[in-house]
Amino acid sequence: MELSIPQEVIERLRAASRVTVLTGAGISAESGIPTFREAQIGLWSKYDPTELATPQAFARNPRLVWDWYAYRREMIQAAQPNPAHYALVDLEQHYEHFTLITQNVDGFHWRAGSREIIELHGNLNRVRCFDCGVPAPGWDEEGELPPICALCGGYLRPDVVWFGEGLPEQKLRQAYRAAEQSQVFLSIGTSAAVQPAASLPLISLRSGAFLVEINPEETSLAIIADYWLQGPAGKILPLLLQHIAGEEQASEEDT
Ligand code: BV8
Ligand code: ZN
Repeated sequence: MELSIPQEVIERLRAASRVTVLTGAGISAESGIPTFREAQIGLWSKYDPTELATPQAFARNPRLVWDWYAYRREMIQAAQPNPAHYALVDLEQHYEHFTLITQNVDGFHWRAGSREIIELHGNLNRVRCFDCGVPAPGWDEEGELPPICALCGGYLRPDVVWFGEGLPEQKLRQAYRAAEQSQVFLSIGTSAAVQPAASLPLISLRSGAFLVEINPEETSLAIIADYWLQGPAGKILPLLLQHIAGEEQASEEDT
């Protein structure tokens, strides 16, 4: 299927100075990382991620939850960012105000070279103490698992936001502000089902932004977005970038 970008989307992006992007698990799909909605595989197929990603699950079975994150961390560390992550790094250079908000905990945006990232749900490559909350600089995979906090003896846990836990206040405020101030809002690879992140595209619309969704599947946003670009982010974002970067080059050559 030949992908093409509607002219209005290109013009809006060329005219904008404030662009906000929200990414979800779908932007890492082309790196080979299954999304939250895809069935888990192998040993983990009998577990529901929304059940495992909770403080209750960790309190009940710390070793099981620790091992699930260790499994995901290994998969992520063995994988690479994909063209979608890299296109966002390049896209950022064309805007005075560009905010990247991610729901993902895989750290691929950092590895691709993005620098201004709001990680709403944390990052599973970092750990903190389940009891005293103090971040730990590292841990020993060979000893007792989950590793023990050196300060209070509690268990270490992944530094992510679990279901039922509040998001980091300051990051959430930053994300709301970036949505409110955006002239163009790109919602990429998210089922827009998890709150409060899923409210960000709506906030941008209410503030007058031009909302574009990039996703191979239809989500609840598709009917309210100005455009739904149906397709994989790894193909659509590099195409979008060509139009934006190409235009800049053309106008530089005219001068
Ligand atoms: C909170 C970290 C309050 C962990 C995550 C009813 C009961 C209980 C709770 C609730 C409820 N209703 C609402 C809630 C609140 C709950 C929630 O929203 N639940 C949902 C399930 C209904 N939210 C919370 O609990 C939040 N906290 O509300 O706390 C509070 C407030 C103050 C004080 C105390 C408490 C916390 C939510 C954060 C949860 N943690 N991650 C971990 O990862 O292990 S969320 C987790 O799910 C992921 O981070 C991810 O963000 C999210 C899944 O969403 P997506 O990213 O959209 O991924 P998904 O798989 O869904 O979709 C992928 C999309 O990609 C698809 O559309 C697919 O088509 C598309 N795609 C596929 N391939 C591609 C592609 N797109 C582009 N290109 C491709 N190639
Ligand atoms: Zn501790």
